[in-house]
Order: sequence, then structure tokens, then C-alpha cells
Amino acid sequence: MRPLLLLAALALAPALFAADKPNILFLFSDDHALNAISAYGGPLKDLAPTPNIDRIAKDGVVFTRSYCGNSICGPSRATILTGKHSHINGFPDNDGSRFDGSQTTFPKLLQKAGYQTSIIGKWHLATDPTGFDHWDILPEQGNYYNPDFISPEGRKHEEGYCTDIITDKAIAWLESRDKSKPFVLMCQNKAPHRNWMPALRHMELYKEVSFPEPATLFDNYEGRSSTLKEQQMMVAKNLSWGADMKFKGENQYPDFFTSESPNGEYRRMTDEQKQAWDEVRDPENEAFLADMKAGKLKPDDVTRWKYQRYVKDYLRCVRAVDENVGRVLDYLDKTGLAKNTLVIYSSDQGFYLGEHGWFDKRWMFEESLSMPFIARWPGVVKPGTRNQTLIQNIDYAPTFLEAAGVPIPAGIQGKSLLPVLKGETPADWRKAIYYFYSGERTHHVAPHDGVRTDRYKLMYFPSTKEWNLFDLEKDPQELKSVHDDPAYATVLEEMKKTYEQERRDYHVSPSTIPATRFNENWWKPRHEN
Ligand code: SGN
Ligand code: CA
Repeated sequence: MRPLLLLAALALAPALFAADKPNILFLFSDDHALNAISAYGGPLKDLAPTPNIDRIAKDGVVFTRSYCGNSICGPSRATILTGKHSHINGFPDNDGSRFDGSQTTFPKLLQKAGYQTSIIGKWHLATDPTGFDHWDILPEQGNYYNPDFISPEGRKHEEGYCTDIITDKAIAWLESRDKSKPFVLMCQNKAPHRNWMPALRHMELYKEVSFPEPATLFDNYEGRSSTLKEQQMMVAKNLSWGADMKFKGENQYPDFFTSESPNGEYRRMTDEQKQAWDEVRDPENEAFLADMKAGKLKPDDVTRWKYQRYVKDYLRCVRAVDENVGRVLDYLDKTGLAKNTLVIYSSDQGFYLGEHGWFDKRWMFEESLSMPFIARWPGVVKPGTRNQTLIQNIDYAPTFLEAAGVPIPAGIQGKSLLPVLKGETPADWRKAIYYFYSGERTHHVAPHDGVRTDRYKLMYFPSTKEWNLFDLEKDPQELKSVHDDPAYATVLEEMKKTYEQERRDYHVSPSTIPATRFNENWWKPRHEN
């Protein structure tokens, strides 16, 4: 080759390199229920649609059997980064775990392979991010209003609404990055996490709507593990007066509302923000209090009112997420990045929107075991498809590595979804996923683990030595365990075998799932016990 031509080829190399390797845009939220994404087709899809997340679905694939390995924030995030279940990656709970940033993660491997790596928004893994060229994260859980951010430069206070700011920062980073390299950007919202604080522009959204109540809003917890009755995540009993339900001052109805925390987000607002908030909220609160004073509401009516307030604020937070997803997608279209970018929409776990009478997550029941996973990748993923393959958050890291042409390290427990994304699920794909939850003080959900196949779910509760078995085809709402039904004896036996096999495959040891549910200190952070 003539020297000049060689020089020209070398100068072009980074651009060619960038074109070869896909960019990866990981759009992630916190506690986003599948029932609050219209592409999943749940009962709220027409009343509270998510048109921008649905754009990804329309041009891509919706995974309908997508699960986490441990339905809680830090563990799910640590699993995504490492491709390993949380009992292996060292972050099994939000009660004192700290992420060991020296371990191998997919951003580190992509960085080595020439990617620019960036994380913006909620991180929640206690230690500083490693493997990122750029990071700008919320401290801990972060705030909705006028949030602080932490970056290598220190802590900075930003004025505005968190979901908008995270997207502003994401787009600014996409603009300023080294454009000769492919990128991975993890854009991670706080929303729609508790305490479900809507943006001011969405305060009146759904004002006139009455959302349908889930059939199990008044679940009696019979026919399943006795530990179900011990949890503290009920719409009826465990929503707080100030932070959750957004009343001001003293709790006037302690029989119906807990008083745990005042609304710290309101305190963070500027005077103008407070005024705009009050103009809408105060009259709504007064109307409820007047009805209470007049004795118009029976206890179940109060639960119904709380459900409406909860789900409306939650869906308003989702609306801001959806709008901001639209902004990023527009940016990809405008800059031409869309055609070579794998876009994922996901959330750290699912969430209860009143099903089983609950808010929050943690249980291995469908609503919180599920993770939204919607993927778009022009030329690879067939647009407008749905896929029932059993996938899990351990699969994300190997998928990103294979997409970038990087070898998958041996210790990774997940499988690359590349063939699945191409619509070619291998015949020897997994037949079951493994799940465990190790118990925490918050919400008093007992430790349990289990396996889920296409049709059945087996759960084990070590503190009470109970098995629960669900036939998801006949009982999709998981209202009655059939573990002691003789008609299911063979299924139970098979499922127990699968459970033992999965525990061996994933190196689960007896200490992974504590049996300490009824220990008087069970609810304390483990390091204090
Ligand atoms: C906080 C919330 C809980 C929530 C956990 C974990 N309480 O403790 O309701 O389950 O976070 O959420 S709050 O009163 O502080 O809002 S997670 O997303 O980090 O797993
Ligand atoms: Ca979460």
C-alpha cells in the first residue's frame, strides 16, 4: 500500500471501528411494573399509555418472560453489571451490601475493547462506579426534586425534576463523547421509585380517571405460605400519611396511615415549586379530609382511595420517564445513531400496583419477579415481535459482550441473548430460572427462593420450612399453592428436582437463604446481628 493511502486508512480506522461495533443504550428505571408499560398490554394500557417506550417495542422485541434473580435494587444492578447472581457477586441485599468494584463487569470489558462507557442516574451500589469513563450518579436512592449528583468532581446540587435532569445529562454526554468510539450509556432513572413524586407538569394528569382496581386488592393471603400475612407492604396498612400519601402536618387518621416519614421531597422544593404543588394538592387533600370527617368512607373505601392516589402518582412518574425516553430516541434519530445502536428498556425489578393488596416488590410472585425487557436493534431484531423465552438479568452482561465481539469470561452465569434477539432460541436454552430473596428489615418479606419454568413456580420458605407450588396456567394470579394437592404430586417432585439442580448449577449454599425469619433480630441489617 502506498504510504499516503495507508495514512488515510489509519485515519479512517476509528470511524470504521465505531461503525462495526454497535452502540449500547441501556435505558433503565427503578421499580417499573410491566403493568405500567402499554407495550406489555396490561389493564392500564389504554388509560395510561407509554407511547415512547412502545416505540422501542414497535421497532423491536418485547420479552414476556423476563425475570430478575433477586427482586431488589442493588442486587439486580450488581447482577446486570457482572452477569452473576447476587449471592455470587457479593451484593445479596440492600441491607449493608457494598459492591466490590474490583470484580469483572461488562463495562470494564467493553472499555478495554475500545468502548466509551458512561453511567448517569441511579446507581445505588454503595461504592463508586468502576469501569466507566464518565459517571454522574445520584447519591443512594436519590431525590425527585432538585436532586444532588455525585461525580469524580464531587457533589453537585441541580435544580429541576430528576427524570428530566438525568436525560439532559445523558444527551449532553452523547453530544460531548469521543465520537470515534462506540459507546455504552446506562441512563438510569430514579422514577418511578417510592415516594412517587410527579413532575409539576403532571400533577393533574389522570385527575378525572378512576383506575381499575386489581382483582386481588383485598387478597386475604390464605392458601399460601403463612409468611404472606407478616409482610408490611399493604396499600391498606403501610402507606404513610406524609411521604406516600402527601398530606401535610400531623397524621389525622393513624388507623389508616402510618406516620413513618414526612414528605422530604416537598421540603426540597423551591417556594415556586411548593406553590405549584399546593395549588393542585391542597384542594384534593381537603376533599378527602372532608369526606372522612363526614363519615362517608368505610375502611375499604379508604383503601380504594389510597390505591387511586398511589397508582396515579406512580403513573405520573412513569409519564415523565416515557417523555424522556422519547427525547433520547429522537436524539438517536436526529443524529443517525439509531441504526447502529442496541436500545434496551428495562427496570431493576417489577412492582405491585395493588395486586395482592401490595405496593413494593421482593416476592417471587409474577409482578415483582418480572423485569421489563424491550430491545430494538435495527437489522438484528425483527420489529414488532414478542418473545416468550425465559430470560434473566444474569443474561444482560454476556449479551452486551457478545454484541461487542468481546469474549464472555468463564465465571459469568448468564447466557448471551444474541441468538434469542435474532429470533433463534437454541433448543438447549434453559428450562427454568432460579430466584432468591434473602430478607430485609424493610417491608418484612420472609427469605425465600425458588424456580420458575414455563408453566410452574416452586417457592421455598426456609424460616417456616414451607413449599409453595403454583400452576401459572390455571392460577395466573398465584392465589392457591397446590404443593399438597395429590394431583400435582408428580409436578412437585419434578419441580423439586429442578430446584435442587438449579441450586447446584448456580452454587447456592445453605447459607445463601437465611432461615432467620422469626429470629427477634431478623429485621436488623445483617452486619448488626
Ligand atoms: C426504600 C423504600 C422502600 C423500598 C426500598 C428499596 N422506603 O427503603 O419502600 O422497598 O427503598 O427500594 S422509603 O420510605 O424510603 O421510600 S430499592 O429500589 O432500592 O430496592
Ligand atoms: Ca428498585
